[in-house]
Amino acid sequence: MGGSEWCQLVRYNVVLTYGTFDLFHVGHLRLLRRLSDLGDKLIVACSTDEFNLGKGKVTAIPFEHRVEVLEGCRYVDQVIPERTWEQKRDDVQAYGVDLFAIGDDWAGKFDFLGDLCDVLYLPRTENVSTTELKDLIQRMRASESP
Ligand code: C2G
Repeated sequence: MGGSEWCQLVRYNVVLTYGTFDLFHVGHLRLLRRLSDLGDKLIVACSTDEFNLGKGKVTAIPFEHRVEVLEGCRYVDQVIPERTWEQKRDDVQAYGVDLFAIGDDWAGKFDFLGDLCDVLYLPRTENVSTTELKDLIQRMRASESP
């Protein structure tokens, strides 16, 4: 049985994931729902606006509002800030995390956490992304302008 199948059979205590969650959409929601089904507690580390600039991302929705949306999501138990690439190991240990999970666009990138917790990459939801939503909104505004 592969790691991915195993990760989805056991029940975890604390699941941790990271992301920007800008313009919250169904791809984000489906991921968080699947993660919450895997464990008793789901912690989401939300990227700060400053950290996103380092990722080359300019967010449409400010950090405080992205945190508020995540805290309002029924699947999320706690939201913490993601300020650096290097904080993951400390977070896993500080919060007693036994599963780190994230979408498979990051496949392999966080295997270094494997000595501390299980690591799982889940398939992304097709045909939806923050970038596509931004483009769609721009096209809609262009078509509305006189
Ligand atoms: N996601 C998804 N399906 C989509 C879009 C996103 O499953 N259609 C998942 C991503 O794979 C990720 C989470 O939703 O697990 C958040 O996506 P982003 O906000 O784009 O996160 P990202 O900018 O990739 O930040 O240190 C890790 C980074 O902070 C991850």
